[in-house]
Amino acid sequence: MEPGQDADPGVYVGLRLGSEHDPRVEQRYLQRLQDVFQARYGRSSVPETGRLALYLLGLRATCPPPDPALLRFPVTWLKYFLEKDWAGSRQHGHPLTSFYQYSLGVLALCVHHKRVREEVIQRLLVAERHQRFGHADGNAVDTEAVAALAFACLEKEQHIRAGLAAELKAAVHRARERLVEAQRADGLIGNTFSTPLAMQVFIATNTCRMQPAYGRAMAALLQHLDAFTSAATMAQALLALNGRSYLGISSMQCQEEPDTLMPVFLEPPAPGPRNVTVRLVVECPQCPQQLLYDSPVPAPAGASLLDLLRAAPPQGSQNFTFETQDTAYGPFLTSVLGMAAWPKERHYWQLLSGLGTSLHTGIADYRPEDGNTVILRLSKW
Ligand code: B12
Repeated sequence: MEPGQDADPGVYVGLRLGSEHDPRVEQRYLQRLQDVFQARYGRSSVPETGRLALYLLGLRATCPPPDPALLRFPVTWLKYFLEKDWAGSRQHGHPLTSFYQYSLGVLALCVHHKRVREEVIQRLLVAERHQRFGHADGNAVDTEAVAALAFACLEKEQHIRAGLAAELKAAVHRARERLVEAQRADGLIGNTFSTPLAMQVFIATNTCRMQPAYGRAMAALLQHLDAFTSAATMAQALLALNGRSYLGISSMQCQEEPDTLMPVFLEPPAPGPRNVTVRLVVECPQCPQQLLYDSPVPAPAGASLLDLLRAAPPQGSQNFTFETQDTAYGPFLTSVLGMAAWPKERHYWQLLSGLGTSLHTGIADYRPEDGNTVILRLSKW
């Protein structure tokens, strides 16, 4: 919600579907979103399917509902993005953005009762049948859940022919089964941050009571609320905690909303008195020199990985440099030692522990302990 940052449509959806409200703040936030999105149409060379989809979901959740003329533009653009997203990388069998964003796009059009071409739906169904939703991190739960929400929405649409509706119903059923299978012994589905999205599927398909997995996931989520520190992940958690789903937006009624939301300002944890030393390794498996950096970094206890990157000493004649991009999930690491990851080639700087496991949080949230190793690896997803 910082004034300097771009307003984020996913955060707005979380605010609108909460049980408590601050109408003035929500109105200002909507205005900022409209300024960002109205200015953007036609400008971006890459499809912004996910953000535009979340913006449209947000517009459906405003009270009073927006003027239909305001929706025409974003709906047309979203349809165009879905085509462009696919055409750009048809030979790879996945959208240019991701199946997560593509599913959000289909879902948003459906929530607005806009027709979605059958081919667009079939692309998602094929991906679901062949289980193509996972990426290099191996965690497919977030995408599986959003695709299932899109299928569940489409299945109920009047313009969908009976045969396709049956296929969609079967896909929702399979996806739900896989989410139940992905539930861990501690109740989380996938990991902490995919659990709220998985719960939305049970909420949207009215299966919370029938599925013990839902109650166990809610209990586990309540145990892990402290982990949700970024606006984007908090917004996702808020929906599940309030028993709401993106799909439920389509039946939202405007009624008196309690003006009871009080802002809280959280202080970042103060650095501890002790010092820790963390080994920082930078790897580029596809480069001639695969190990680009390997050095101990001293920092105060409780320092985040971002603090460590700032404190990392030079190695030889080379200073340690990095770049980030602000997102609603926090700062996204885009470049290390002058090497920018190429999003178009599906490259990214992956964060790993010394054991080689992928971290579940970003650079601002991860706080390594004394003696830990953190690896930054230029990976493909
Ligand atoms: C797709 C995806 C990715 C793709 C994004 C590329 C693309 N073209 O889509 C890739 C593979 C690059 C990716 C990377 C990472 N991801 Co990711 N990602 C997602 C996913 C499934 C969807 C994001 C999305 O499209 N949102 C909708 C769009 C409209 O919003 P957006 O703000 O424009 O999204 C962009 C950025 O936010 C950024 N992004 C993606 N992931 C992350 C993670 C962090 C920490 C940050 C700051 C930014 C970021 O890429 C998005 C697309 O451009 C979410 C799932 C979820 N529940 O949200 C996880 C998710 C956000 N990712 C997560 C994680 C942990 C990571 C990594 C840290 C993994 C790692 N160990 O390296 C890295 C980021 C490292 C870095 N360099 O800073 C966690 C974040 C948890 C948290 N506490 O914040 C999530 C919630 C998954 C999960 N259940 O654990 N991710």
